[in-house]
Amino acid sequence: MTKSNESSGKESTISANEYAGSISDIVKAGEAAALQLDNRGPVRYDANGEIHKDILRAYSQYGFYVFTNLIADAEIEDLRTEMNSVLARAPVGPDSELDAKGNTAIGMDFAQNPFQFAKPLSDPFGGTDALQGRYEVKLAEPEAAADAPDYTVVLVKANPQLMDSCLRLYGHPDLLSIVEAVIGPDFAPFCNNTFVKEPGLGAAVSWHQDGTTHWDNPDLDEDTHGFNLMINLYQSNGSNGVWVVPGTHKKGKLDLKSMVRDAGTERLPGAVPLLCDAGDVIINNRQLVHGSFANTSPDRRVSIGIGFFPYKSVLNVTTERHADGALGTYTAERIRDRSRVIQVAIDARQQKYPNERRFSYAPFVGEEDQNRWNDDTRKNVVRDYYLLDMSI
Ligand SMILES: O=C(O)CCC(=O)C(=O)O
Repeated sequence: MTKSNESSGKESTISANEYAGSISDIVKAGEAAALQLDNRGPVRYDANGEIHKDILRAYSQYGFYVFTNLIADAEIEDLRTEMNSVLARAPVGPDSELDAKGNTAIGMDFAQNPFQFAKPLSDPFGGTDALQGRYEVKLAEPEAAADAPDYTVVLVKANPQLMDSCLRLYGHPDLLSIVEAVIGPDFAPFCNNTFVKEPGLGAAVSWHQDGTTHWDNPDLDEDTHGFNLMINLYQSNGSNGVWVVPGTHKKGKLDLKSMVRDAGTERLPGAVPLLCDAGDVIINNRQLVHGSFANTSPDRRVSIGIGFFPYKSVLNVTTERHADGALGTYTAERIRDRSRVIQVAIDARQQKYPNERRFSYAPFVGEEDQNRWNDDTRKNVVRDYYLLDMSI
């Protein structure tokens, strides 16, 4: 039976179960290939306290690295509890401000609605002009179960203002040491968004490379458009996880449409899934070809994304602003205002974990006292901070 899928206008002719069956061999082969790569393990430091160079070498080679067991179980539990409570209080759909109990949904008093929705198992952006047309190919859209809701949450945006646990995560010393090791001590923030892939509902995020501004820059290198850290609250596997084509972060802007056409399948040759357990953290280069498919599996994935840029990549760049799409310039002052959230996050973390190593964020050394976590910074630094988000 066919059913019209509103998000694409296409006819979907494959049920979720049929789709899951059709990809099972591909999933198994991809998982096996991912585990053959030498780019996973615990975070390691050398004798000088720097991230071990073998990790940086493997990240540079593949464009991603899986840090196992990086976030403690108790912290994952805190994050899950707060995330689940936020999701329970999300609006029921894109045109509603009420949650499932009929109460005003959480986040409706922020300058922008923090929730983004999609039709279950759809690929809402593939083949559209969204986000400067980066999602060039429409992926398969299996038919969701008859009792599926009309909409599923795909993205929870600006997490640190909604959840104190996410603000504290932002100040995690190992995460920030990794960032510093890859792009230098003056690193600048991108955005903080969580991808939610509910079993049998989670939407696809079509193949893409995230960068937009520097592809034609003669100084383009593998780090130019930065990276995302992905903190996973549940397992990520070949069925519910992001897939990447290793090494493509070094190849400039690729023609994804031709890659899929030449392969004769949306399952790009050489692609592998990002495999990890709850508490593992993945660093994923934004220039890497990556995407995720409709989640027809029984496994939930919730991935908190925290992005970073090299300072020199954003300084004085004029482009469409992340929050509202209007043209704007990322001046030194604006970058600094946005970066303050990181310093406040470091303090929020220290208040909760006073015995943990405190990360020293170079742009704010000596200004720690002006950037404490308190009622004033909650209101004046963290609330609606994402209006200053930058994207390149
Ligand atoms: O988590 C996902 O499914 C997609 C993530 C992604 O595309 C991104 O972080 O750019």
